[in-house]
Amino acid sequence: MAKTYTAKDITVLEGLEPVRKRPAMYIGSTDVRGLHHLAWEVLDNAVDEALNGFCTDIKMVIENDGGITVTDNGRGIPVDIHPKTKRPAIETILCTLHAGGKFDHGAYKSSGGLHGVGASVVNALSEVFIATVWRDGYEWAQEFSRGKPKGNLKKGKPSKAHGTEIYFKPDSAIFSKTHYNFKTIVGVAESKAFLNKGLKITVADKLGDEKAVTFKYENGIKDYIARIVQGVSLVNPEPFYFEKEDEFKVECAMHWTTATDTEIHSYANSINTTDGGTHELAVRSGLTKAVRAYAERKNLIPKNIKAIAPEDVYEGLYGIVSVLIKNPQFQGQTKEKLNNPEISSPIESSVKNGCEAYLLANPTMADAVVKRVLLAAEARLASRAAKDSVTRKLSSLKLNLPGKLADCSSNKVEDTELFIVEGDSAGGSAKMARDRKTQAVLSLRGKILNVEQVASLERIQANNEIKNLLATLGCGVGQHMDVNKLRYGRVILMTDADVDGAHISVLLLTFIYRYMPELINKGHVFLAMPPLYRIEAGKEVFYAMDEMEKEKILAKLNGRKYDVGRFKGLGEMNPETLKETTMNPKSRSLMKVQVLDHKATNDVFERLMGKDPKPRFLFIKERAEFAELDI
Ligand code: 0RA
Repeated sequence: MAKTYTAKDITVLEGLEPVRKRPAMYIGSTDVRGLHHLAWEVLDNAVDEALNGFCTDIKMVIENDGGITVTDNGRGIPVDIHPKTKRPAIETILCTLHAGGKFDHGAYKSSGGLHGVGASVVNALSEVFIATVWRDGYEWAQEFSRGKPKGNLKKGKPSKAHGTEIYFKPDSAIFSKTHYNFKTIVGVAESKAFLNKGLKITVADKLGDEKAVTFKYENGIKDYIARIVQGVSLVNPEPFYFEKEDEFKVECAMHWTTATDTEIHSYANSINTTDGGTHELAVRSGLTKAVRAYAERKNLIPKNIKAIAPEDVYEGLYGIVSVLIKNPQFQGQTKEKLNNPEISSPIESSVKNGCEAYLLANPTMADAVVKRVLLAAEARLASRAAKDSVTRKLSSLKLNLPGKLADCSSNKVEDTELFIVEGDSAGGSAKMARDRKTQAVLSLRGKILNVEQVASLERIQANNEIKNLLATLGCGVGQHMDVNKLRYGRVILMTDADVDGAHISVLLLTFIYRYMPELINKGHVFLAMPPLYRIEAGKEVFYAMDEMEKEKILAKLNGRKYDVGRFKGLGEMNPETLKETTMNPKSRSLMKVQVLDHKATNDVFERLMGKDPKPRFLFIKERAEFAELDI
């Protein structure tokens, strides 16, 4: 480290009141997820010390009182006096928003997004917060409550040690739940240990009766990938491992497997970038170029396969990508995507060179990898050909308008709407509620085929509900679709406001997304928003789409008498109500179906609706971690 901290580096100073007023702005939420966020924040501070080479040992304890202690053997939070504020640096760091980073130039930081808001945010949201520091020859301690010092920094006994210990007890006035989950903490701690080779992390639970666990991985992400591919059959038994450090550090470890999905875990400064980003894309593209170059050089590509596509290289690819950069830029809704364009081409070219060298040095594994990739290419070509022949047939069929369609009378496509409903009873209500001139109703029977799971396109072709849908839409399907032939301006999926209804909508959307994506891209597809609750208060009637809206309405009724009814389904709603709440353009609202991120959307359909239960399980597990705690 060329530059070290000096107290005059503090610049922007802002008090902590905004954090207590709007905690969710800083930690995402005040539920159990936000509660855990405090622990990640303090852990990340300690991991940052390790990232920069000052810390080798971290201990995390759930205390008897439910608080958390994180101890590290890093440099210790600075304790000297700032010339302007005349206060110890530690007090400024812990009582000021965004002051921490200003102290430590040119260091790797796990800051960005919801992370890196700083220990001061944890302090603001804690009933009790005690910092103990070993530094400059002494032990030091200061206590805080709800972001304010309870006394001055105390100089304790002389000590040669260095490090920091933070104890905090989350404020029960802020958090709806204050119970930490040991397993969740263990999982995160282990991933930090994997990502920082040699770093020892111990997690203990004094509140529960779980045994303490210690993690230390001498081979870092090589150990991590070995864990991830446990039980999966490998194409290259030794992973492709690559590491390079100059302006920034990049490290990856990859296996090709016989699985058909892709599982790449990416990290920036030890933060899991679940939406990928520059680092992951660059590694993927470096690998693609290396495999292509190797296969071409060795003349391994058969004539029928014109070129190896990136997705051929990704099939069955399992790996870890980890970068360390000074100025990580996190993007996206949950800030879990890395956007640092400057690292893209150096990573791509060095991974390409590294992987090509690996392939050349390991001909047996290299040939197995190329075989695996060519198999994927062949499957891709075969499935494209099959899809093409079926969609050609389907599109050329003269389909009669189905009996289940109650068509509208207007021919002006842009004025018309098609409501797709499930079942005869919903269909009956919708027919009575519609405007016959501009609104058509098609009732489908039962659930439509899950096209994500159906291998044979013949079966899709033979499915009556899909045939009825295609006849009604009139625009063909697949590569042979012509969106100009669509018979309605809007296609509105109108299903019950419950789990079954949602399932049917997702099945329909899967079909449309895979076989008629232009309908979505050109903005023709909508979801109707039928109410789930009816609330009657005196002469007034309110409708609520979901639990949350219902609660909002009830809160506004403020002591008035009310009656809440729950609709069992669209079929049960009387036509006037259905018209007013869901169908009449003047009073309803619709949700437009849009694809903002094609890769992410594709992944979701594949993982949620696909045949392979493993990715579906992982998808649910990733998201259920905190939901489960709410039970
Ligand atoms: C500001 C500056 C320096 C270190 C730290 C903060 C620091 C914070 C935490 C939080 C938990 N453990 C920590 N360890 C260190 C750099 C000090 C220097 O240059 O010596």
